[in-house]
Amino acid sequence: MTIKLKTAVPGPKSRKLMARRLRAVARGPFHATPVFLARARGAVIEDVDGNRFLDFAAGIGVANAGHAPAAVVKAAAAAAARCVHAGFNVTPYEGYVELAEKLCAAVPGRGPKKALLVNSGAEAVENAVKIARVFTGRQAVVCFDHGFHGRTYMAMTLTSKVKPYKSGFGPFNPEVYRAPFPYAYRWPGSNDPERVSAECFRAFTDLLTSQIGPDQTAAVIIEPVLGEGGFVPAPASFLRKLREYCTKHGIVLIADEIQTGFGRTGTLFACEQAGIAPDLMTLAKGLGGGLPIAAVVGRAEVMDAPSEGGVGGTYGGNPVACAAALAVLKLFQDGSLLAHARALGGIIERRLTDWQTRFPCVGDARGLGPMRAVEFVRDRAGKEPWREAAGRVAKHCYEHGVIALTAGTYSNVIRLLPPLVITEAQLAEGLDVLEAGIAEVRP
Ligand code: PLZ
Repeated sequence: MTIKLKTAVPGPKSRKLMARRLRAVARGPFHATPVFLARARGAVIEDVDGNRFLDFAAGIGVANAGHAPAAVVKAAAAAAARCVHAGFNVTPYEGYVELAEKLCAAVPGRGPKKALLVNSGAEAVENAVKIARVFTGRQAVVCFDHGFHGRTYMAMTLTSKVKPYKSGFGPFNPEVYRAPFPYAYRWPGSNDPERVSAECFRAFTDLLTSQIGPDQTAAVIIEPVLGEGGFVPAPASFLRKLREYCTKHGIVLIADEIQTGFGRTGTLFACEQAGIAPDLMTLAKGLGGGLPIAAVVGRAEVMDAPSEGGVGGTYGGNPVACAAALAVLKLFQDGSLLAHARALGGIIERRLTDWQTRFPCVGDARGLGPMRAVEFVRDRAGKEPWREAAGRVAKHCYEHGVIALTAGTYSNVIRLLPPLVITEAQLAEGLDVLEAGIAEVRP
C-alpha cells in the first residue's frame, strides 16, 4: 500500500501554510487540493504533515517520467554546477542545440525540421502563431471549441472557456476564429464519432470558405486530445482531413501537444496515432520533467520564416532545463516507458468503462491510451453536466490519499494524469479510491 495518511487532510501544517498563502499570495492561482507538498518521488507525493498520496495529476501532466527521476535530477544538477544561465542569445551552448536536434528527430514528419526553445506552453503557442503569420503573410488563426492553449493574450484568446480563463480580461486578440471540436458525447444529433467528425469538418470548411477565406488563414491550431477541455480525443479521420485541407490551402497546421506529449497518450506524441505530421508542434509540460521549458518544433522552412532576432527571450532553452529535457528524452528512448504507459491505458480504460455501466452519474468514459477521463451528468438522457459531482469526487480523492484533477468546459470531468511510471498495483489502489468516491456521489 502506497497511500498512508497520518492526519486528516489537510493536516495542521498544511492549514497553517494555507493561512499564510491567503495573506501573501494573490488570489488568482487556483489549488486543486489544500495540501502543501514536502517532496515527491515516482508517483508518490508526501505533504508537510507526513501524509503520503498517490499522484493522479503529475503537476498537470508534467511528471510523465515520474517525480524527480534520478537521471533527470543528476543531469540538471550537473548542468547547474557548470552554468545556471548565460543566455542562448549571448553565448550559445551545446545543450540547446542537442535538444533541438533530438526534438526534430522525435516529432513526426519526414522533411527537414528545426526547433525553438522557450519557457512555457503559452509562450510556445504565442511563438507558433507568430511564426505561422510571418511564414504565410496571413493573419487569421482558427482554433476549436473547448480548446485550451494558455493564459497569455494570444493563447488566452485561442482558449475557449470563459470562466475563469477569459472573464474580465478582454479585449482579446483580433483575427481568431473558432470552429466546433468533434466532441461526440455532446454533439447534437449523433454520438457516432465518425459522423461527428464529418459534420465538424463540414462546419470547419464552411467557416473558412464563408467567413475567413482559406487564403487569409495563417494557421489552424488543435489539441489532438482536448486537455483542460476534458480529455476528448479528436477522431483520427478529423485530424487527417485537417491535415489535407491545410496542405491544400497553404495553412500552417499547429498541433498543440503540450498536454498530450511525452507518452501521455501511449505514444511519444498523439499525432503519431492519427498518422499525421503537423507543420508545427507546441511542446511543454512533460518535456522538462518539471523544469520550465517548452518548444516549437516543425518544418524548417516554416520555423525559419521570422528574421534573426524576431523570436527568442532571456531564458528560453535555459541550460539546466535543456539538460533535464535531454535526460527525459533518454528515459523514453528504449520504448519500455511507452509500453508501460499503454498497459496502464488498457487498465484505466477497462475500469472507467465499467464505471460508466455501473454508475448512472458517469455519462461518458473516454480518452486515448492512459490519458482518460470520466464525465459526470445529472441524468443520462439529458446529459446535464454535474459539476458538483466532479468536485466532490476530487475532494473524496485527496481526503483518501489520491490527488486527482477536474477538467472540462463544464468542470464536470475527472481526468487521470498519473506519472507514467506508476506501478499497476499503485494504479489499482488509486482507482479503488476514485471508485469509492464515485459510488458515494448522490444527488
Ligand atoms: N496548451 C494543451 O494543456 C497548460 C493549465 C493550467 P503553460 N495546461 C495546464 C492552468 O490552470 O493554467 C496548456 C495545455 C495546452 C497550452 C497550455 C499552456 O501551458 O505551460 O501552462 O503556459
